[in-house]
Amino acid sequence: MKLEAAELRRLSLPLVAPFRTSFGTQTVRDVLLVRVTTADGAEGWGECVAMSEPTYSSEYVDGAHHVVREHLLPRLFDAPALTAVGVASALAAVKGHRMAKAAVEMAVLDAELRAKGVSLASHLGAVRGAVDAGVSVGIASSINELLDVVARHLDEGYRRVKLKIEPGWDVEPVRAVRERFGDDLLLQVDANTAYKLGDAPHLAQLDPFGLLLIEQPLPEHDLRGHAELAKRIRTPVCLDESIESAADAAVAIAMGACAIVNVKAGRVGGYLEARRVHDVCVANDVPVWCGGMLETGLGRAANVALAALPGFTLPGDTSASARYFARDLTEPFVLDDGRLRVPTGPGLGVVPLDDVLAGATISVETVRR
Ligand code: NPG
Repeated sequence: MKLEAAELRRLSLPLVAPFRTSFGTQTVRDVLLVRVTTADGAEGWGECVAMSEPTYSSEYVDGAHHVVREHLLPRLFDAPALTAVGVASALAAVKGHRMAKAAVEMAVLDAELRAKGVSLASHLGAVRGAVDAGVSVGIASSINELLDVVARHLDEGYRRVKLKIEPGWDVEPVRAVRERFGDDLLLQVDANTAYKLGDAPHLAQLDPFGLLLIEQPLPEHDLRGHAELAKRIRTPVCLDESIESAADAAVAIAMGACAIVNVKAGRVGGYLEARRVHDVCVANDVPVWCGGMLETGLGRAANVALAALPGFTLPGDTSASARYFARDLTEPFVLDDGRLRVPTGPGLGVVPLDDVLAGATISVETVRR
């Protein structure tokens, strides 16, 4: 393929409810979309998962927009015979910026697969037609409010609940949810780096609640700390922010820093590297699950395809469109007995709805070869 042009579009999509984590509260999704067109008329969509502020990781959407325009696209325009597999090597000279790279690779991959008539799911090696849906529940202002939100999601059919935790909001909310909804509920927690190794005795108080996992308790670069913590608590340790590549996953597993891995394509530089993370974990008997970054239906379609790979044995943060947006950018993903169907059409298998796209657009810019 020869890339002809890329459209960089910024959207603002209000969330149906504020989402509070240990690093901040999101009320609106500020999305960067990348639409590429090739010389032979193929088209593909990519979604950048970077948030407005660099508080989950160092990336943020204005920065990603700049990097895509100034540093990534020029390198792809220069590539004589571009393939999706070749995107990572064409961009290798640019350090970091994985979320920006992932968005661009996603668009090229979508264009390539659409042209071939192959779905992303089958290209990645999916083995399921539908995936179990979990839901991530933000920090609430009271235990009663939390219990109401969890009850509503369980009524909707979600198969697993993840509670966001931080110091001061951990043992008691977990206890309350366990007591109210029983031992059969698949329950896990996510700290987004909010604790220190010295908190191990406190985190060990979560042990009796039979959690599936505790996600990213310590800062992202502290693999040794996670390995030590894993010896001091019974809840399995899962890493998210720490894992930026398949190589990182291999090291973390070898060190005993995690027993489970959250796979997010944006965090690791794209869906192709995400599949490699999956492969490393499968080779080490480490279960994986698909994380979420409040994606629109475009990113969700790709996440659901990824989550259909064989090593994704735990339900992901792949929730229905209604969990996020009053109207999703694409045809909505809906729960069907607690599962989301994996798109089967070529490429992502979904496209933006014209009216939602137009209504949410804040700016559009076209970059040409
Ligand atoms: O359902 O998409 C979703 C959200 C899942 O909790 C979720 N994501 O730390 O994994 C996370 C968290 C997140 C949200 C991270 C927004 C970054 C931004």
